[in-house]
Amino acid sequence: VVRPADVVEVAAVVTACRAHHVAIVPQGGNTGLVGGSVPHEGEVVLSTARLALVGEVDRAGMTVVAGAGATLARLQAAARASGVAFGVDLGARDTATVGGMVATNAGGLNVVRFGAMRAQVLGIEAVLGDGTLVRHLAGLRKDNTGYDLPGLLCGSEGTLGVVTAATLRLVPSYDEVATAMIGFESVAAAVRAGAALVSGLEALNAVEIMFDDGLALVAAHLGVALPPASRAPAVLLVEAAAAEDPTADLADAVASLDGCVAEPAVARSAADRDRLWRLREAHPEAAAALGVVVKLDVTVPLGAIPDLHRRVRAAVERLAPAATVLLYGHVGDGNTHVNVVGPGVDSDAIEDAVLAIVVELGGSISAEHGIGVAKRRWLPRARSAGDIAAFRAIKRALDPDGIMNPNVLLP
Ligand code: 2HG
Ligand code: ZN
Repeated sequence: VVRPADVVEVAAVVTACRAHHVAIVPQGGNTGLVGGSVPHEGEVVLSTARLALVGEVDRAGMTVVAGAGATLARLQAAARASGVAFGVDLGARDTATVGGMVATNAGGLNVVRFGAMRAQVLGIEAVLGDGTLVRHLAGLRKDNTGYDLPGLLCGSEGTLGVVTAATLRLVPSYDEVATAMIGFESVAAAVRAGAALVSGLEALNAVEIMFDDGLALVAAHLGVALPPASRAPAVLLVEAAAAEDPTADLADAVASLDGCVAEPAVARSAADRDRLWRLREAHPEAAAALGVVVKLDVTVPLGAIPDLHRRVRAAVERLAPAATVLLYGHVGDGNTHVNVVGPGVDSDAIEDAVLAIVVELGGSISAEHGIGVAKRRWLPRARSAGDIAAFRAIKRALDPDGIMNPNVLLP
């Protein structure tokens, strides 16, 4: 493991590894879910832990420069201390780091409002696989001066170079927050409601979907009681945030939704809000407590979500009848997390069945977690031969010896 302290040391590591034909796996918080930051074949791990500087917030330009090793929580705290906010939030905020979030184009809870990482990165500094330093950190809102390196390196999963810093867009801090949990009679009703909120509620920050079986498991795992609103076949967690209290707007929007089965649970305090969010954010850990989880992270067009869920549950029932299926996710983005765990689970068989359904429904086999090692064999089903040839040409140009994270992304 090498722990460079600055970009010059990163470049020295890459140059040395290139000279000795040694591969590199960049690693930040190691919170990824597709194995992208895990060494598999004796590669050098390049830890970004010491590249953790968060610069001064530029209030006029609404930007901040953050080092690759800065955690999301530290970035959020720096923004908050200056009266603004960062547009991406994830459950792994205390551990996930900026470099990894850029490299995986991380999404999370507020994509519906602010977009994923790619929408936040205005400038980037990185060392490419041939040792070249690229640095363009001015962070101007308008800057049409050539190829978009932030766009290219976002989602490149460490295969082109090591991201060392980024200039990130900041957003206004919407301090007044209203949060509600709403139960629906069916998946279809919940998805329709999610779509209505996306188009109709201006202050919408997040709209997450969960189900009765998953919530019961989470409640047992955490040892907490569930609010009555969550005892429904499908449940939305909705959050609105604005400069002025959005409670009335949220209540009006919720009142116009069809298919609600009970009074919504409305957070009256910060503690209430944390309790509601904990029920959502603890889904992955509740699944992990049951064993090794097969994880899929897919998008389909919003209208196809009920079909996806029905077919996924049926496929798992057929392949591993004793397994537990947890479905949850960012419904406003069409993004479902599929977690399958328990006896008789053959990960390849489950993955093949679920991803085949996703492709048939016109979806994506990776919504926000990336391809990594775990989904690599599926890339040719998801992207055309032309796309993959272009990926390879870019890879060859920027990493001519193929030393950058060679086990991920490209088949
Ligand atoms: C989430 O939304 C994360 O909770 C993790 O993307 C999803 O663990 C998962 O499958
Ligand atoms: Zn997610």
